[in-house]
Amino acid sequence: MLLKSKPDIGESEVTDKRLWLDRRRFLAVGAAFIGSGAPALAGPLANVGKSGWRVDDPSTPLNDVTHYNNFYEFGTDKSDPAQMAPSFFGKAPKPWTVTVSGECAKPAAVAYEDLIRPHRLEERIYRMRCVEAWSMVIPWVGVPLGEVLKRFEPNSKAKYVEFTTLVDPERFPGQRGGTLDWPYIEGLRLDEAMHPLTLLAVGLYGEELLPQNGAPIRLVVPWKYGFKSIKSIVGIRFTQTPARTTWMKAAPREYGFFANVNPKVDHPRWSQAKERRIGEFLKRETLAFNGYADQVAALYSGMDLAVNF
Ligand SMILES: Nc1nc2c(c(=O)[nH]1)N[C@H]1C(S)=C(S)[C@@H](COP(=O)(O)O)O[C@H]1N2
Ligand SMILES: [Mo]
Repeated sequence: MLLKSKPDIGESEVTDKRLWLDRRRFLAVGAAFIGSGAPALAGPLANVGKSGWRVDDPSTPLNDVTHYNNFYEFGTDKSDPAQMAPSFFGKAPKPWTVTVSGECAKPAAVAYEDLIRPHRLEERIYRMRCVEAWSMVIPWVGVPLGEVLKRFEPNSKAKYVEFTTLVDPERFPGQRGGTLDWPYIEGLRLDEAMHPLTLLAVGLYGEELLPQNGAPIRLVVPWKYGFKSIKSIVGIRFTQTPARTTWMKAAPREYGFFANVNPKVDHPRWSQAKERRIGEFLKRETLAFNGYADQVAALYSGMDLAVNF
């Protein structure tokens, strides 16, 4: 994600940086990891079940998943989150409370443990694609968002769900400046939020999430561009109208509410037809709904997806 008001780093620069990293890695024969060393994970998760949701493509190496991130609360470079998060956010950002409010019968502020514990953790290997035209395959651990939301009993006026990231400029150095309008906000239509593919993730590669990936709890919506997958969530609100999301506020012509992966509708600055899988050399064709069309295309039947982008 990049803002118009920021110095423009085109797709080519992102690509060049990757090639440069790959070359460095190639030169560093024998060294297990590049950058800030071996990824230190936050702690293993117990009782993680398997699930049928797993793509065949090989998973992106852990070091890339934890060192090539977009998390503007820590800065705008892909390397900022891994570099800044350990000192500012701490290794395990808990205790943590999520406040669920709005159009529901049982609003509540719930500790992270109480939000997650009633559910069975499962591993799901999902394709993830950023609007900047890079992609990864990530073995997430989490619980289906819909099952969590049901406990708060959304009422008949609940048509959308809004998600909010923590505001804490002491722990998020990026929030001391005005790169984005804080807090980071995202939204889904209620049926998208209840869809079985939509995951509330608490870990990856079998371990708790590191801060750079959105600890302790984040959204994962694999058929939408990466920016919908909001990190470090403290607020969930059932609403009658769609949220004005962070990226819509920042650049309304570039980022729509739906943000479904769509190779036929280009972003003004990045073609969406192809993507570079992190760690691979040749580009891949981008798939409609990021490969999840069989599961989710029906949610949008009758809608013009060039208008509702
Ligand atoms: N709070 C918050 N959530 C965020 C972002 C962010 O800047 N702040 N960046 C988004 C973008 S643009 C992407 S591509 C994904 C990246 O997730 P990852 O770093 O775990 O791969 O997080 C999304 N969630
Ligand atoms: Mo992104």
